[in-house]
Amino acid sequence: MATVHGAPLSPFVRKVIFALEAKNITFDVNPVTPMGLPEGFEKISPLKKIPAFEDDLLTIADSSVICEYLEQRYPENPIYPKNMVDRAKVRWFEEYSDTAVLGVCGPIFYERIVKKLIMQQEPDESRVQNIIKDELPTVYDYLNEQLSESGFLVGETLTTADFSLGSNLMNAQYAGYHIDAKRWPLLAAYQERLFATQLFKNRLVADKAIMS
Ligand SMILES: N[C@@H](CCC(=O)N[C@@H](CS)C(=O)NCC(=O)O)C(=O)O
Repeated sequence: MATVHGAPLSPFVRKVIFALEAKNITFDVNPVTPMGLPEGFEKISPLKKIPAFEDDLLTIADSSVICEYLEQRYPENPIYPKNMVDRAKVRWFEEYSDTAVLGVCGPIFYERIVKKLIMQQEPDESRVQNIIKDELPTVYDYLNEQLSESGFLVGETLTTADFSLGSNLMNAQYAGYHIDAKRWPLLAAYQERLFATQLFKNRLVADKAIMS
């Protein structure tokens, strides 16, 4: 059976879980965190990052690499568009979410959830407030400009771009940051559509159990 190594609350790990679930692939999760990696983890993830993935054919790290592999090995229930232009757009939004969106949602989640859950520490609330005021608006402005009133990031079906962006939005929401629908109406409506899909609904429930 396939194994995902990495704690499911990581947005990168969750992206891979979404890909596996979208394709109805059976898998196990080995919920290791970067703070408590088992000895020898670099053998399966040389950069010592999560996720890593193992199946009967290969052992590989990096969420985007893993998703591409899954798409090629299991082409049914596609998670990328066939069209060359749309596929490039998906890869761009996936990259933007993995970097810029993570850059604002990640620290909010780290301060308010990870520190408490794993490190039993208090959040640095001034860091959170600075990010919300100074850094997050540029990223959310851009996303709001790119979205339309229906469908998902690229087209009418879920892709890895939605898995990545949605994972980061989920973590921000878990950390008590809610999108201002007056300022970013298309982003707020997109999140609502996304979180109403069965794939996201299942994960929202599963994550709640982990955090309780
Ligand atoms: N490009 C990698 C990034 C993975 C990543 O940064 N994971 C974080 C957890 S959310 C991690 O393992 N951080 C530990 C570190 O950077 O040492 C991917 O897409 O899988």
